[in-house]
Amino acid sequence: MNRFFTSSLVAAFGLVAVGCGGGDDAASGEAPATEQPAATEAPAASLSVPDWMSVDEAGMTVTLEIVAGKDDSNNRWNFNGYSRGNGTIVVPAGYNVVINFRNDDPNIAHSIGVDALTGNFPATFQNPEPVFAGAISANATSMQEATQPGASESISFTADAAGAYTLICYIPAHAATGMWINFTVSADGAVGFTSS
Ligand SMILES: [Cu+2]
Repeated sequence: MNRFFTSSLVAAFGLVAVGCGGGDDAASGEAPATEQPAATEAPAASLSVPDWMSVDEAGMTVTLEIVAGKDDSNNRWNFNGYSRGNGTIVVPAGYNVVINFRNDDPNIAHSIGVDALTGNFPATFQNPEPVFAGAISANATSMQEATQPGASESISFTADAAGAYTLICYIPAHAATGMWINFTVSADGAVGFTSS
């Protein structure tokens, strides 16, 4: 049986090779059993690099321009117009990440940090620990001392562990009411952004 099967495969491959320039033939309907299954479509397939993201492969650095209150969606409690997880930033593991953060919300302070929580955010955070050292803006929980309307702040960190995280605002009630997007650190080098 194996012998027959193997020779059938050889014949099929042979016909495919010979028949490249031709039209339909009997072999075209018989895919060899050894053909690799198509890879499950990875999220990377739909990633693109928006104008607020730059990727320096040689320098292993991703720079993100993130604006809080970019538009009036989610009562301005958004990052670049995204909220409630409807956007996903993907950076490769081992890369340095620079976030140039600006608060365009005219009304209220916001903050930014990479959190391990991916849902069920508490209303308030006590001394939040970012996933990566340095991955949180100053005084992130304080309405009075976090990034004020019109103010900017930069943070940088090394995304040194692959996984699914979130980019959230730590001001009381903000993450719990949707001021968060997904932040994925890829093990396979995938980089970019996708929205849903
Ligand atoms: Cu906020």
